[in-house]
Amino acid sequence: MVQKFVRARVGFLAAAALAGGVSAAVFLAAAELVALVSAPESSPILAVGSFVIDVVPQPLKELAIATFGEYDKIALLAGLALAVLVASAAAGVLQYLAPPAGVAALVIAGGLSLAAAVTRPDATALAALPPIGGAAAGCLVLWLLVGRLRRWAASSAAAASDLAEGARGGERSPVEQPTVHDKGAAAVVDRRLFLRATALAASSAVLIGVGARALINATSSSIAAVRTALRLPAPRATVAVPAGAEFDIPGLSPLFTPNTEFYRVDTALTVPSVDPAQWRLVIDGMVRQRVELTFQDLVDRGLREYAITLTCVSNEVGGELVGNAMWLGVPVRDVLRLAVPDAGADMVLSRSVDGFTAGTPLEPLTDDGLDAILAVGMNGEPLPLEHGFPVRMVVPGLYGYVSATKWLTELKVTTFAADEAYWTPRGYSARAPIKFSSRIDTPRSGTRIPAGRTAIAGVAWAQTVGIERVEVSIDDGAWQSATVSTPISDDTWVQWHLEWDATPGAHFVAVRAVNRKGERQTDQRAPIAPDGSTGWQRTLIQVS
Ligand SMILES: Nc1nc2c(c(=O)[nH]1)N[C@H]1C(S)=C(S)[C@@H](COP(=O)(O)O)O[C@H]1N2
Ligand SMILES: [Mo]
Repeated sequence: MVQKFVRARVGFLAAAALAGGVSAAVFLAAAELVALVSAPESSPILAVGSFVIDVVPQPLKELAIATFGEYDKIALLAGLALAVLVASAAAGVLQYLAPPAGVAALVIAGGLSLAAAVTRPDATALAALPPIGGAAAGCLVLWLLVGRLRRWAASSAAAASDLAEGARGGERSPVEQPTVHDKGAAAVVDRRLFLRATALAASSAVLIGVGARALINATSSSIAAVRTALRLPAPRATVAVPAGAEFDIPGLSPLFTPNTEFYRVDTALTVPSVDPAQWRLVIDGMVRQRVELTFQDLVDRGLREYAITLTCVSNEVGGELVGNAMWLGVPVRDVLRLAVPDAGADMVLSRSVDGFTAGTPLEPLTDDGLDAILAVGMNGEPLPLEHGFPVRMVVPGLYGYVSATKWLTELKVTTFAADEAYWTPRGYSARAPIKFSSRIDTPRSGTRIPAGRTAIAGVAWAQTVGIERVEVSIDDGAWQSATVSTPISDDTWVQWHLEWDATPGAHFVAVRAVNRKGERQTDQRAPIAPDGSTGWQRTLIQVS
């Protein structure tokens, strides 16, 4: 009997947890539906996810990237979903045991997601609506479902106690029989009503949630279609790629990194959708005149080609967060000139539609000798959506986080004293020139190769300065000069190679570069924070 009671009780608690989970699903689905018609970027789970990205301490972020790699954002969303599931099951149980505590918990969750949504840097006035609508629907459903569940629990307890009384035997009047039967039937009906309501809520949540999300995503696929249809005018000036700029060596990075293989680093949980027809660039702050440009205005200024190698501050020695592209764009100095920056300014805070900011010294942006650009094209196409469509910044010689703002929307002329960019309070330097470096592409570290003549090859970069020489040491022997490709310009990486007669056994291959100022790449190891890694790459190759 006691066992049966416990089992029933556990069953009801499980049902309460289910009701809680279903209410959370209704919360999220209703929020998606409201987001669809009001503020697509403000769906609570994305807002909370973005909030988490912004507040997670840097070491944890690096651990996540190290663990999940390119899937770090998916892992974050999956983790959030799991947390929502556990918390909402608990809210269901709470509502069952001590109403309205569960509903109160859901209200608090709604409040938290509301706070996350309205404090997003790209939040509009409508950003409050999805979490409010979602929380209202979720609370209502939790209240209704658990109400039904409690009724079912009550009627089944009544039926059980009558049955128990009946089972105890003794004088049982025949008129009591139908009562027990009625109570049993009532319990069955209440059970059915609860299960039906739960199933209805769950299936509506899935249908509405998935449907609304699909429609929201359709906006980004429509931007993808706009991008595909976009025809950029031919460049007024092209980059001549000199003979000898590229070696044909298997395993060596191509001179230009294909867009599909180009590394991607950003804080965006979903790729921002920016319609070039709606896009505006505002140049304001410490300027004589605020300027606003349309995409057409920008393109009409005339596009030129620029070959520039982009590097991420998070690139470890020997890492993959560096790529070279042929950009199509206009010089930043030309558009800054339209606004006439004040003499006291020393920084441009570039802002993305998603709120990300980069702080770039004003000097390189106005320097006639440096190709800091607003890019609209990448390797013969409009910028890919994930690389900043329709307009991004690219500045030779500066790490991406202080210069390469994607989905660009504003250039605020300001000072380093007055303004801070996204990564500055997060453990990275406000100013961050790229530290020149070199990388071994082939043979890949840890691989086994056959003995005999082998090409050791890789890339080296020293943006704005140029690579003078690349040296290779095998098994800590003398440094040998590698053959270096003809550079396109000082702003692009070069390829290098060295022929090696590989003998059986384990070998170490190390590489270092010398820049055009005659400086040798330091062997001092530095981590990526606060302003970029240093050290020599040294790989282990097994030869058999
Ligand atoms: N809007 C936005 N732009 C951004 C970032 C970002 O997080 N958001 N990250 C920057 C960093 S850290 C780098 S290294 C480059 C990477 O550009 P890519 O993704 O096109 O390679 O973009 C920069 N621009
Ligand atoms: Mo970066």
